[in-house]
Amino acid sequence: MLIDKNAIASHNEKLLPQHEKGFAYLMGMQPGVEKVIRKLIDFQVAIPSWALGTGGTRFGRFSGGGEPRNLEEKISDVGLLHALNRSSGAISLHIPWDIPGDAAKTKALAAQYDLRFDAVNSNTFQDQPGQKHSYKFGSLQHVDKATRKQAIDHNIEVIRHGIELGSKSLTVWLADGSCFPGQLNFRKAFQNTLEGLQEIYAALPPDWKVFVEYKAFEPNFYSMTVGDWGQSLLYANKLGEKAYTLVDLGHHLPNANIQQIVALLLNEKKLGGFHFNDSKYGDDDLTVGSIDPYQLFLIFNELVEGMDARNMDHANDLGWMIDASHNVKDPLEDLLQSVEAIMIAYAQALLVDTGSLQDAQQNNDVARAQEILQHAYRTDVRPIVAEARLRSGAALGPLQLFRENKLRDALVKERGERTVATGL
Ligand SMILES: [Mn+2]
Repeated sequence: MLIDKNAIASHNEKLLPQHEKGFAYLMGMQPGVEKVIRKLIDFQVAIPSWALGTGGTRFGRFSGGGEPRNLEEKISDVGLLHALNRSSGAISLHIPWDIPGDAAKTKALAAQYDLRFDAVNSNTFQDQPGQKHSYKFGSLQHVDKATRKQAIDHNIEVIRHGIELGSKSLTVWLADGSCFPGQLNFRKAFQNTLEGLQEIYAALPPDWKVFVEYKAFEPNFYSMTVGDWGQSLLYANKLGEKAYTLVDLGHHLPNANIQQIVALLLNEKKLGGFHFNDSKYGDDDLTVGSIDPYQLFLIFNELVEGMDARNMDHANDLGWMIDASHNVKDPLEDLLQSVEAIMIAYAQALLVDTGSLQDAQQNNDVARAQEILQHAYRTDVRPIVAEARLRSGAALGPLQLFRENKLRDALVKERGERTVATGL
């Protein structure tokens, strides 16, 4: 659905007086705001094609109306998000949930919405209809060579789809592991997985990256063959310079210091990308920043500090994506909230007085170090984020506009009350 440019203009006109007051106050209080705005305008967060429908758990799924019924409608939904916030300019496809029938047409459609294709994702955690070998006991780790080969071939096919769409990276998340002690020989499982990844790596075009995503538990509950950042880094180091670790915020054991993981991976030149979400207990896949926005800020603080130390381009040198599921919220509203939370945390991290922080660290001034970080975190940067949107032609209040203009009702009218999107 294309949103009328006039709708955004009249929405902004209405909110402008209030916005200008808040923005002028911040400009008076905080140095360096212009620089932050320029970085925010460049920063784009990819939307996964599987997060546009209502998600569920193994206990059930309560679908809403107007969900996208095919890839074209998913692209249209991401296009709508991008028109509202101008910060969602990429879509990430999961194969085989979203196989483009005609790649050139799909690419042209995405271009109409000013979208590019982010990482393509393989799926060897489910059996597909007609599939010869089952992944019940793993894919790349499997004891049977033919099953491993099937998983390798699938990943190479995903790369082929990605090439046609102009994507530049493959994300491999493996559900491989074991549920019970004794089920698996850990060394053999690792070795099989490494050899499979090596074959996939060999099929990467020269300008591509492969991201090895790890996860602490689920669907396997005794061991995961890519269970933590250490294991992922082992694979990435053994594979070569096009291989990186991907950090999904929900894929850690409780209380893990994700910000430290991020800092060290960046330092090793092995951090490839991010999957944003939030969680209370495990891989809850909740809206980004909904449970622990301070942790999100601390992660961004390490990202900004680490990327600047290596002169990296914030917007393009790492892959930024949301990986969440929406069980009780409208998926599009949830995604608007997630992107907003990411932009807020990024803006706050950009405001950290790094010179003073380094000085405090050098002098072991622990209290001052905390004050410096929390000063940035407690600054209400929402007017800065809104100003960046305003300047890039987006809505001052994307969620407000989505509701006021009854955009979900329009989608229900177009697609129907009972539609179920493929995905989580
Ligand atoms: Mn993920």
